[in-house]
Order: sequence, then structure tokens, then C-alpha cells
Amino acid sequence: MDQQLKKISKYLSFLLRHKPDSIGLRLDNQGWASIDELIELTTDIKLSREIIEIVVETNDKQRFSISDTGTKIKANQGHSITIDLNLAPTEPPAHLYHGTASRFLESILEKGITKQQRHHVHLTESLAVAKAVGSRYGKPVILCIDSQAMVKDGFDFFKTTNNVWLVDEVLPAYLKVS
Ligand code: HQG
Repeated sequence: MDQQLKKISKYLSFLLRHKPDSIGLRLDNQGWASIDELIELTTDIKLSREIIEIVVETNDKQRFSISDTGTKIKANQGHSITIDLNLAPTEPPAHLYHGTASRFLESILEKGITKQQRHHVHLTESLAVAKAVGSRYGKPVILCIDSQAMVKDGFDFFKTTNNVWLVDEVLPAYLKVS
């Protein structure tokens, strides 16, 4: 069952963050899709409202939200397609962390942390999360970000509903290996 839920979660991430077009799913400009339409257009996996609700509720990173009306679903972050997450700039804690792989370090220390395929650079308040995120790509390295100095210098930070901190970029001057 867990494997099936994980498979559906990955499928929903693919559709709602990256390729809704692959099944002709429409997203509004805040990234919401109709749950009925999603079920109707999905042919590869057997989806039902009930299973979607279970995936959303049990997801380890709370990757998705269902609208108050219960009719729509969206990914909370991680998009590569252009959508407006409708988040207001929020004051971050003085320091945040970014987990990366050791092989990216040289480039990051030279160019800073850049958003790659995503909308934003993803940061976290948790050292454990940073370590897990960095381990996805190799030997993890944790970078400590001087978010306080960045705010002073005019950078906006946003916090998603699942506690991921987003920022446009982190210049080398604001980071150190922790
Ligand atoms: C690295 C998952 C070289 C960056 C996770 C990262 C996270 C550079 C990789 C969320 C660089 C991009 C985001 C530079 C950045 N030179 N490498 N100048 N700047 N990088 O996956 O932060 O499961 O796009 O350090 O749990 O790893 O999708 O970003 O290693 O929360 O919900 O380029 O994705 O969440 O990788 O992960 P990603 P990320 P989900």
C-alpha cells in the first residue's frame, strides 16, 4: 500500500509541478487543478478521490494541498512551470540551511546557490532536513545562510505551507559551510 501511495505522490508531483500538459490537465495561475478533471484524465493509474485524499494527508513532506471547497488540488512547492504561489514575503530566522552534495560545492562557493530547474532556491530551518536533501545527490554538505543579512540587503523570503523557505538566490557572501 505504501509503495502505491508513493507512486501516486510521485505521479502527482510530476503533473502538478512539471507536466500537467502530459495528460491535458489545466492548472490555474496559482497551480490548482480540478480533482474531478485529474481523475478523469488519468489513465495510467487508478485514481479516486479517496486515494488522493489519503496521499495528501499522509505525504511525508506535505507536498500537496486540497482547497477549502475540496474540489481542487495543488503542489505546495517545487514547480518548474510558472505559477504564482501567492506567498507574502516573510521574515526568516537569522540563519537557514541548504543541503547540497560535496561535488557542487566549488561551483556554489563561486556562483552562489542558484535555483536550477525550480522556481526558487529551497532552504530549511532544520539541519536534519538539509542533510537528507543533500544526500539525494551524493555526499552531503550543509551550508549555513546568513538570512538576516540577506533581509537587510533587500532579499525577499517566502515560507510555504510545508515549511520550506524559498528565496531567489543566495550569493556566495551570505553562505558558509557549516
Ligand atoms: C545545487 C526535494 C552547482 C543545489 C527536497 C542542489 C528539497 C548548484 C541542486 C527540494 C548550484 C538542485 C529542493 C551551483 C545550486 N552550482 N550546483 N551554483 N546552485 N546547486 O532538487 O534544494 O521531494 O532543484 O545545491 O526535499 O536539492 O521535491 O534542489 O543540490 O526540499 O518535495 O543544485 O526538493 O523536495 O537540486 O531540493 P534541486 P534541492 P521534493
